[in-house]
Formats: sequence, C-alpha cells, structure tokens
Amino acid sequence: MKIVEVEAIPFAIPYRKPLRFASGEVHVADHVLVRVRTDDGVVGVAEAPPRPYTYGETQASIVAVVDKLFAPELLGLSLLEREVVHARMNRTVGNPAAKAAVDMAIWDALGRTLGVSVSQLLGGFTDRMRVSHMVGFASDAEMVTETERVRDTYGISVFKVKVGRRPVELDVGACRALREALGPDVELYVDGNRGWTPSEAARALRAMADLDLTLSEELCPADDVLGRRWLTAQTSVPTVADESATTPGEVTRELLGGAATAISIKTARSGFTTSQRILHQCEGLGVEVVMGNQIDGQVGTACTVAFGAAHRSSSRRAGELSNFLDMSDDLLTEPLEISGGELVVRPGPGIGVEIDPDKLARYRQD
Ligand code: MUC
Ligand code: MG
Repeated sequence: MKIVEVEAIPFAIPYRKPLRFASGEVHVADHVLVRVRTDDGVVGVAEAPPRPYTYGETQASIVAVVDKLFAPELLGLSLLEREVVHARMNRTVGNPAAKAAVDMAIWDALGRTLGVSVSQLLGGFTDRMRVSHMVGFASDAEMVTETERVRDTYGISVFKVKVGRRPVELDVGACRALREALGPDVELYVDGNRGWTPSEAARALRAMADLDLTLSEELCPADDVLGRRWLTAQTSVPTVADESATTPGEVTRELLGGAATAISIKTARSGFTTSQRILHQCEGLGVEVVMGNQIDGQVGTACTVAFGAAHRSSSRRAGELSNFLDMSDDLLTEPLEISGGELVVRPGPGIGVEIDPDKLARYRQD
C-alpha cells in the first residue's frame, strides 16, 4: 500500500456549450488528472478542475504544485497514512483543488486495494442521489429551453440558476421566466457567485419572494462581512456559503458570523477527507449541506456522488451532478448516466471509474 508515484496530467476537453456565471465562464474543461500508484501496482485517480476566478489555481499551477511540492513529500507513505499526507500537503497554503485531487486519488487507490467502494468506506448510506442541474447565464428564452430539455431528457427537477448580473432585473426576469415555464413542481434556487452588493441582493430577493426559491448561494463577497450578516438576517431563503466556506475554519467563520445558514460541500476542493470533516461539523451544528459542483467532469462527478450518497445528511438534498453533460467528451470507458433525475454511485472498487487510455492520449496536454 505504499505510494510509489503521484502524477498530474493536464488535459483539455471542449464544452459543447459554455457555462457563464457572475465570476467567470468555462469553455474548455482544462483539468488535471491526478494518478496515485502504489507498490502493489494499484492506481487511484481523481480530477482537479482549476477555477482561477474562485481559488486562484490554474491548470499549470496544479501540475506544478503536485509535481514539485506534493509528490516528493508523499512517496513512500502508506495509503492508510492520510493524516500524514494532509499534514505534509498543508505545509503549502491554498491550492484546494490540487490537494483535493491527491486526497481522492489516494482514497480511490485504497478502495481498489481493499476491493471495496469508497462510497461504502465513507459511510455507505445509499447508492444514489437526486440530481440538481446548474443553469448558466443566457437569454431568458435560452435558459428556459435548456432547463426544459434537461428536465425532459434526464428527469431532473431541481435547478440552480446562476444570478449576480447587473442590473438585478436581468436575473429576476430569468428566474420568473423559469418558474412560469416549469411550474410549481420544479425546485429552483439561485447562486450569485459574489456578483451583487448586499443591497442589490436584498432587492432581488424581495422581487423574487413569490418564486419559492429554496436556497440563495454566495450572493455577495465574503469580505462584505456586515452586509452579508444584514442580508442573511432579513431573508427567509436559507443562505448557502460556497466559495467563502472551503475549510472547517471558514465554515465556522461564515456560520457563527451569521453570513450563512447552510454550506455547499465540494469534493473538488475539499476531497473526501476534509469534506467529511466539514459534513460532521455541519451535522454537529444542525446546519444543512448541499453537494456542490465545481464544474466537474465525469471523474469529479463520480467523486461527488460517491461522497454525497455515503452519508444521510449529504444525500438529502439533490446534488449538483450534471454539468458534465455539456462537455463534448470525457475520459471514462463507461460514461456516467443520469436517468429519472438520479445518478447512481458507480459499483466496483474505489470510486468505480476506469480511464480510457485512448481518450486520455487524445486530450492530454503534456
Ligand atoms: C458554483 O456553485 O459556484 C462556479 C465557479 C466555481 O468555482 O464553481 C461553480 C459553481
Ligand atoms: Mg456556488
């Protein structure tokens, strides 16, 4: 079970349709595949999606930090020494997606070594999650058409609508058009990616008070400390902290500061190990969680559903598991399939995915 190699392989797969949101846009999945090999010949994999506009990481920075800083520190450690792995990686600040991918590739290798599913190792609560789909910026008509197509094709009935544009009326109009087109049976919630000021957010939420929004995520920046507290205190829609709450310490700060009432957990930035700490922290505090999406490919989505389904509290809400559908291709031998609005955890050891060597050869950038 000793780690003998840690690889960071950059790859790029174009999106058929870009995702646009208040802090950025994605046209190409320029991610990094992390592979951890052991002396038994087992290989664990995970995917790091760089989000420079959220965490400052790039594809090149992820490759560099894994190759130059993490890999030399991890060689020779056992897959069971994950606390040591984290202590060593945490000598480097930041780099959440790089650390998360190393963590999850180690868990995948552990599951494969033991011949068991990582989802069962983590908790084994259920084998599936309901799926929530993120809807990016477009005209009202395009957003409605996309949402209806996703509902009709995959049975998805939960949608996270990107907001945070200026003027706020653009987003209020889009959310209203979606509610009118989709009717009352569909769940809608919003994510501002820090696009609004607290007063803009308060105004928008008042204007959407009749739309039955179930969550409002990261409407304004974490540095708007008093403004976020003011906003959260006056709205009846639960406030989700996403990019402001990526570590247990940040989760404490956002919740105790009154800036959030729920937490988005993303395995793409906190792996399995730290995500489980955050989940248990939220359970102890009586705070709801939602399994978020860092615009993951299929490897990343397999990780999110493995984690989300593993625990009662992370599987209650629909998980954000569907944006890989907009990619033109992916790396797996067998693609993930969403049907009836659900995604099932891959059976089989580890996270249950196999990388197609031909696809990796086609898309790798090194
Ligand atoms: C989200 O929930 O914010 C957009 C940027 C990012 O890092 O994640 C996505 C989705
Ligand atoms: Mg978000």
